[in-house]
Amino acid sequence: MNDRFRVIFASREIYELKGGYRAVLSGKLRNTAESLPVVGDMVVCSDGYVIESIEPRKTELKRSSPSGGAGMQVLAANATHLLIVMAMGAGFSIRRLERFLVLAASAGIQPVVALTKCDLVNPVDAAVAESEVKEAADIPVFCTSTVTGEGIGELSAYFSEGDIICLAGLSGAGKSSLLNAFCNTDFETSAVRESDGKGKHTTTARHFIETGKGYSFIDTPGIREVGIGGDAGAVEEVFDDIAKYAKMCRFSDCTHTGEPDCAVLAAVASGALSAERLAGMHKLKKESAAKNESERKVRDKKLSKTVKQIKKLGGTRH
Ligand SMILES: Nc1nc2c(ncn2[C@@H]2O[C@H](COP(=O)(O)OP(=O)(O)OP(=O)(O)O)[C@@H](O)[C@H]2O)c(=O)[nH]1
Ligand SMILES: [Mg+2]
Ligand SMILES: [Zn+2]
Repeated sequence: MNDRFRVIFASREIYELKGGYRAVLSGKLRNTAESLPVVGDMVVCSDGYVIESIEPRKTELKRSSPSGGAGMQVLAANATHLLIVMAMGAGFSIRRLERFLVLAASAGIQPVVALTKCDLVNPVDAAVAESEVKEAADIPVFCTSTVTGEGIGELSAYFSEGDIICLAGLSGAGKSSLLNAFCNTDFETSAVRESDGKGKHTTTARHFIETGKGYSFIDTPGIREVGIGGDAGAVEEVFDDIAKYAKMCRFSDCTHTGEPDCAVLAAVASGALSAERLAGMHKLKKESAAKNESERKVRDKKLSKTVKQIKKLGGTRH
């Protein structure tokens, strides 16, 4: 008998499944799977809780492998939303937000922003932070405080039945605190360093949590390095305002770095577009192109290895 289960926790050896079961991978899956199960996956198990296969993922949230190289690390499967959690005040960065937006665009996941700890800043600073986020992306933004309760109801009302919301942000941003406020749970949180607001990496693994309201969350450890993949289209999508100006550049392959009649640089000069935003896009495009190139090299290497193997097999048949 085979049954389907949701993976709620994944370690290298043991997978926890919804319903309180623990499972291991079948030898066949371990040897053949391109990607091992991750939190959020639906898996098919045989008797004795052996995972035989992973159901096709609706979405795959991936970041560039922290160890470098061409690989991508799958953070979560089947998420419908990426809840980007950013604390107001120290460490607030629109450039980091843009990186998260690229990950979401690349995965086809709806991004939502929670600006946390609004009790710690004055209302004017909170409004400025909110407008900066709105300028960077036309997406829902919620100012929240788990101390005063501000924004918690509005944010949870935004989600609906069936949604799977993956939390992401720096350590100390307030991800687990938000989750506790939503679900009345008691996940561990801990104070950030006062000098620079840095967190202590309190959450150390990804977990799938059901709210009892029909939608679920995936809590994640804080990530500092948000490496993007080689998906140039996702970068374009996040910077679609710049793409609009780019259509009016004299050269269709304008790089917006100094060509004559560049509409993008003209927009920067007139103040319609911020120079930092353009620089942010250039940086992400470069990173994405480099990633694309290293992915292509790995593919070519694999292909030539396969070709060699086939030739060798052909040669031994005579
Ligand atoms: N004043 C205030 N403090 C908050 C708020 N949200 C979180 N904090 C505090 O910020 C600190 C870090 O919060 P966590 O929820 O542990 O942060 P996290 O994003 O889960 O961090 P990691 O698990 O390390 O990735 C804790 O001391 C929280 O009490 C808020 O809205 N207002
Ligand atoms: Mg946490
Ligand atoms: Zn241009």
